[in-house]
Amino acid sequence: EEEHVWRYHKHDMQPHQCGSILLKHINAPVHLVWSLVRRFDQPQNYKRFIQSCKVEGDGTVGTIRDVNVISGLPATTSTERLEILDDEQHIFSYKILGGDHRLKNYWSIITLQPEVLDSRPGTLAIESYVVDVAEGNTKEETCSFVETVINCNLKSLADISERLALQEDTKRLTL
Ligand code: A8S
Repeated sequence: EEEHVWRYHKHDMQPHQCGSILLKHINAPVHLVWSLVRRFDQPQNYKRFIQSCKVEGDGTVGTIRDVNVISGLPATTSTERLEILDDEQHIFSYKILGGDHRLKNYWSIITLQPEVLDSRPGTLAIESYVVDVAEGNTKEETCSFVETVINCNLKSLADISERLALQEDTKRLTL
């Protein structure tokens, strides 16, 4: 089953594109992490660069969202489409269709796998992406920008999930 999940992260990459795979170990059970990842309509719940999000559609595959990013970034808006939402296998994927920013043909996929961390239920989050190399920039520059954003997102996903996990544990103790 693990191999099955890795298969999703093998992107077809063309010469004018770049991409990679990022991992994050999270000290929280999969169902908590997934509850944040799966909300295509509310990426701002854990993505700190997103200010607001408007959705057209019912949240199923094909749904489109318009996000506004916070000020101070080389971007203002992005239009994105939900590609995969698999509640059983915990696979989430979206594509960037357009917007006022420099990431063309961006495609990303996140998978979550249960793992045991310090003998407690944990999650391995894997996020991979491909994107066109931005005009006037090198592969390295484009990738390092994207990776900075993704690493911030994964860090914040971990922080929030771990806080939720602690709250669940506390509730169980006081009942
Ligand atoms: C994500 C990943 C990325 C988001 C990028 C790479 C973006 O939202 C930001 C700045 C940009 O220049 C492009 O899953 C864009 O959030 C923060 C607006 C798309």
